Amino acid sequence: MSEMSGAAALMTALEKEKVEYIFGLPGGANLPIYDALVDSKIRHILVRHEQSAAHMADGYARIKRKAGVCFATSGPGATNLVTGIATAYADSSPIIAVTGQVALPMIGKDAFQETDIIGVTNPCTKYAFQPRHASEIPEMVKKSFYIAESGRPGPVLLDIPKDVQQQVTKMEFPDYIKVRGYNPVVDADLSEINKACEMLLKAEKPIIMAGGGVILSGAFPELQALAELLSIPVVTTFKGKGAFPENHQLALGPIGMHGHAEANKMVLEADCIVAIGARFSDRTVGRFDEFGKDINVIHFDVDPAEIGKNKSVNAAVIGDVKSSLRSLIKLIPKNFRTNEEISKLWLARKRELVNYYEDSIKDYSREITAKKALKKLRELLPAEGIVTTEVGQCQMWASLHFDVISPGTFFSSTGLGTMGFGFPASIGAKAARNDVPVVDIAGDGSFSMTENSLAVSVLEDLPVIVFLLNNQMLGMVAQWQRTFYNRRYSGVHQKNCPDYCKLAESYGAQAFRVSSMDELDKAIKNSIKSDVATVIDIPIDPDEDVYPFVAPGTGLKDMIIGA
Ligand SMILES: Cc1ncc(C[n+]2csc(CCOP(=O)(O)OP(=O)(O)O)c2C)c(N)n1
Repeated sequence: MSEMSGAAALMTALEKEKVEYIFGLPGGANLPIYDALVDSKIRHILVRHEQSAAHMADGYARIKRKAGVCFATSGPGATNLVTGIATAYADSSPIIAVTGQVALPMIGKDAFQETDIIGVTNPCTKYAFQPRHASEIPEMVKKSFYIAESGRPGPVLLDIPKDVQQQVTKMEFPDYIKVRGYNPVVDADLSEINKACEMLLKAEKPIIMAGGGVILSGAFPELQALAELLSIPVVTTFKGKGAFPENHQLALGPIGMHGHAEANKMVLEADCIVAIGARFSDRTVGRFDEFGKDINVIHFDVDPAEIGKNKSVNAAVIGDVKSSLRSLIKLIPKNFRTNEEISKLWLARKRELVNYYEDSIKDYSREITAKKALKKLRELLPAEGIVTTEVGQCQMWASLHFDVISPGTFFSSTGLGTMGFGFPASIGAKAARNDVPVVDIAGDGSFSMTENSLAVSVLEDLPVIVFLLNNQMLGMVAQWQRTFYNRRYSGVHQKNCPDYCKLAESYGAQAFRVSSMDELDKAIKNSIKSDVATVIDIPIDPDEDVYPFVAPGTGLKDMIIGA
């Protein structure tokens, strides 16, 4: 047992958790923590806005599959983190947000920069701690990591009053902890796996719907083994994009509001849907009452609260999806042959639909369109390159036209849809994997929200590529106003846009503005090789829409193919 301050204990406990990076910004209420940072081996990344710190920690977590850490001071520092915390919560990403708080005697007195951040984030954190004595800190840090990373992952808040940071006391660092009342389900019930297996073996036109849970649990090989064993086509939710290689013959790509037409169609034609680590979100399934009606629906998920929440199911396998899938695969009889005729017909149906929609979905004739630009990026980016996106049309074009080949190399703010997420998150991803290129597919509106992270990317030597599909519009909102409000545009023109190349250069980044596919080709090749942050400014038609499209409140069968 050694004597140290609460702040020093925090840093020691984080080191024991093998934290590599802390993304943050100091202030009055976390000065003792920043002082303790001076003696720590952990690398601190100074952000320009706390929202970005939370997104960076989130991006790091999604690629490393280990909690990311961010720091903020009390009051405005802490509230600036909230969007990032809520974003991580919506996408089940483990982050530890450490906020400074006013000293214990000042709490509840409307002290300078006091905010009840635990109250504010209560609905979007898995748990929150506030130590009343410095000696509680080591155990709380250990518990924070355990809660954030186990079961269904998510954000945990650790709000430390300033006097507790300063308090010097004897510290004990536990190697193992147990959290009373918190028992994440891990091992699934074998009888439910048996039931699921029977349904699956009987099905003639089964389909797998893979969600983000497959990525979170790293169940890529198990998913692929199951699909191949029984020749089952795989669709993904948007968060599940990248759970299955999209160049595989069984891959149908994303379903939902902006899913592939053939994927939406085949889900409607299936006689059994196996949802794995997916939560049946409204954006994925359209109308809950229509989706999977009158057919067997099997649900694999780690979170019991997801079972039957949006969709009642015929079999529910609750537990870590990786180990559940392993158990399922073992139950498939060795001599089991899929009815080859049936699976051939089911796969032929896929080819038929792919060909049909290839010709019928409206395309645009400009030299550079979003679709062509993204196909070019796919052609040139190595398979293991990481891609994140902003929110809007840019995000949905990426979902539709950028095929993820190497599992787990694509992510986006899917649950909350947070503009400004992709760029800082890509910097976090680069911190987690600095050996591969990292690209943020951006719209100009989203990029404007966190573009100041260019300073971080350049100065901290975490170079990422911003692939800016620049329509000088809040494009997705404009598309909705075009479609549902008779072209009555309101609040969507991004007037007075900066010159993004000059902006990038002023931060010390490099920049290319391209006006032909040839120039785009060169700019992508150059930025992949480059060791400095790069913005590729790609002007596109402000009227280019995203198709196909399932309007809100309608079902997948009502998919709109083109104008
Ligand atoms: C923080 C935040 N504010 C508002 C929205 C609503 N919204 C969704 S898409 C969008 C437009 C995005 O524009 P841009 O980033 O330029 O991408 P584009 O759609 O043009 O590709 C807006 C405003 C949001 N998702 N997030």
